[in-house]
Amino acid sequence: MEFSFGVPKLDKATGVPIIPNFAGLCLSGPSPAQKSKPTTKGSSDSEDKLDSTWPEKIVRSLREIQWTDDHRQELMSKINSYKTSCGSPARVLLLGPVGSGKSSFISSVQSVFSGRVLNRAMVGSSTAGFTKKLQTFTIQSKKGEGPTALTMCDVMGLGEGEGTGISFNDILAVINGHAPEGHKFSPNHLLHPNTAGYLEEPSLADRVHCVVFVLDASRLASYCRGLRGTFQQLREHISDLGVHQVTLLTHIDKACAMTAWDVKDVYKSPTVQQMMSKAGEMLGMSISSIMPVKNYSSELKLDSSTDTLLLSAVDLILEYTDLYFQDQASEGPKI
Ligand SMILES: Nc1nc2c(ncn2[C@@H]2O[C@H](COP(=O)(O)OP(=O)(O)OP(=O)(O)O)[C@@H](O)[C@H]2O)c(=O)[nH]1
Ligand SMILES: [Mg+2]
Repeated sequence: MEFSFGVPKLDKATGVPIIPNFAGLCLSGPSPAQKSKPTTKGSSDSEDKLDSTWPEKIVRSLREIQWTDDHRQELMSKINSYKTSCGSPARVLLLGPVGSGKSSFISSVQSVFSGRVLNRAMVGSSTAGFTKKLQTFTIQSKKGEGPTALTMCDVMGLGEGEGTGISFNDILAVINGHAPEGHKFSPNHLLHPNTAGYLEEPSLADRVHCVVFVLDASRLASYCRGLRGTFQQLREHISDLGVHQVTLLTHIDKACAMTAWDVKDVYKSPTVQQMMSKAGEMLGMSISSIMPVKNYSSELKLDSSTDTLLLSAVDLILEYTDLYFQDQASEGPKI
């Protein structure tokens, strides 16, 4: 079933105009290392226009990230000391098309806390999807400090064709806590009470408390229309379950030369702003729930600004996770 959602002139939640005529990516041009720093102006006419039409209040209110080591430390401490009201870790599910950077985000966050670049969740390139199993990763804080209260669930990517990728049935089974750790997804064998290890009566701790959609900014324009319908359908069902959603826009370094040069320019980049609007439109989501991030992919060393952007995304995810627990508390125990 495909949902049509005519492009609204204004985002209902923020009052922000959805910028029409998505002009594509600014991938061309010199590599950042070779040439002078790309600027906010001058990449193209459409970018100049966007720069002036983007509402200032949003640029201000969006994320005034402080790119200092102190702030990076503050975010790490905040995440380290985070606790859920149920006592067990926050369980966050990453969902997105194949290759969008779900596993990379998990690895990147773990890298920040480990102090070195790791390939914790298996990252890879395969058109059929690299991740096949449900794998949960509890983010470990620095040596000796034990685990954080954040668990991220990595699953198979969404396919762009009929019968490919993780199924709708299996996504809901994971969110409702029925899927066993290590379950291998197959579009031909849907999760079912007879599936080995199926959790008949999941506890609150087994359920997913926040869903994070992951989109590749450099591929936004080429995602098929069917994916938009899939997201709309997913959002409706996931919202019905009381689970809040956030979106990560990855590969911003690939999509925008200015951000690749210096990640601190992320919110000054008209290209990134335009992509956030496009992602918001695609998902029917307010741009205040969309975070651009740059995952560690080919880097050998951590970078403080990249860390800060990743940690800011985790901070936002935990805020949305808290909403789930607040809703649970106000509704009273269900199980
Ligand atoms: N330049 C860049 N590359 C990235 C970024 N995030 C991920 N990648 C690369 O994109 C490719 C796919 O990343 P994965 O993390 O495996 O993507 P996934 O969503 O887990 O993919 P599946 O498991 O196949 O569904 C890998 O080659 C990553 O190194 C990013 O922010 N920037
Ligand atoms: Mg993966």
